[in-house]
Amino acid sequence: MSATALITGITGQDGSYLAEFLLARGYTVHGLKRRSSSFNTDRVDRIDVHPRDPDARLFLHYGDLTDTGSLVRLLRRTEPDEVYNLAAQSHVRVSFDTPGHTAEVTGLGAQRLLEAVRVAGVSSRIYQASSSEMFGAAPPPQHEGTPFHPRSPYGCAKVFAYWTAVNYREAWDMYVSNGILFNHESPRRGENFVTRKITRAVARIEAGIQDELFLGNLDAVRDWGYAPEYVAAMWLTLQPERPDDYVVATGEAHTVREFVAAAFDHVGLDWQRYVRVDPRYYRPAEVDVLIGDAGKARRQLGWQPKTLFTDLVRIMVDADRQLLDDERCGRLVRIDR
Ligand code: NAP
Ligand code: G4F
Repeated sequence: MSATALITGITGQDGSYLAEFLLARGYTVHGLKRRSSSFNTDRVDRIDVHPRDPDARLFLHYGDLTDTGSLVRLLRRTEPDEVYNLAAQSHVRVSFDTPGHTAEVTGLGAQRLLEAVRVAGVSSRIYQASSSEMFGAAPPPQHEGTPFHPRSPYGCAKVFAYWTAVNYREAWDMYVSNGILFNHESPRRGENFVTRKITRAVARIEAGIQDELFLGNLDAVRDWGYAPEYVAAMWLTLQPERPDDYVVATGEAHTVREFVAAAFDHVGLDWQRYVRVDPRYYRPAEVDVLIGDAGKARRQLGWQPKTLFTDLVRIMVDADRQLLDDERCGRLVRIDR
């Protein structure tokens, strides 16, 4: 019997990589997708074998983290061995504009899912996608014992979800683990996160179809890793006999300015000719420095990052150049290749 996983947020960056990772390990994968007015399954379409196909092991289901009934029904129907809660309103700047919605989905959504697992009576191991944003203003390097000091509605919602996960573990003896992941990026990163915004702009500026790039705070420091390696850490988090919480990070830190410079440099352009600062992209409260200490994940899970800053920038810029080339030639467009 192959193992079964349920992924909320399967249509996002991490969900799509995690689905591929689990399918490659023989899992049957169910994914929760929400209804949207335009197609939102681009990232998983390449692996979305039609459910009528006898070999299909990936199944998408409509549902929503704001709708408890949809969660309970799906859990009863699929009886997953592992549940990965990746769904969230995940954009920090947007969370200042939609704090209520962010709390509903990113915070209470996690609680609804945990309660749904409990009342559905399934014995799933549960992964909660916690975030380095929870550390916020706490000085680096941040690790599992660092006190949280969130700086955004998103960070606050993730802190609620984190402690709710711990509480379900302690109160109901459920297998619930938090992965506290630092920023991780890829060619599938949403276009309005800073790394992808930069690499997409670099490709367009090089091609002569964009002449400026407007950004906010260039001094922020982030610990950027490569998303496909971070979904492996998610799976590893659910394999030990006992649940626990783990920081996942590279330990290497760079400013947004350094990311910009490296991305333009990769195509032989001087970033200072194209980049402008627009205060509209500043945040009401900023997280200045995130640098993770992933020593516990290395020791206990055997997880280590392989792709570091310079390679990450190169991978993302080259993927956006290829994507643009494909679009302009009318070739079948994939968000990465
Ligand atoms: P993402 O690309 O923004 O994906 C978020 C997913 O959540 C999408 O599939 C989205 O659906 C879904 N979603 C949003 N609202 C929902 C709702 N009400 N009900 C059901 N699904 C909903 O995020 P990501 O980068 O893959 O991150 C995955 C998780 O890890 C998130 O919880 C994020 O907060 C957390 N995290 C990310 C990072 C990072 O650096 N990437 C670091 C730490 C933690 P649509 O596709 O329809 O929008
Ligand atoms: O790419 P960002 O929007 O990512 P941020 O805020 O660090 O959040 C991401 O990582 C978290 C983990 O720490 C996740 F939990 C969260 O879901 C998300 O995936 O911004 C990175 C930095 C910030 O300091 C921001 O102020 O870049 C700065 N920045 C400068 N100009 C910009 C821009 N960010 C965006 N999105 N757009 C800009 O134009």
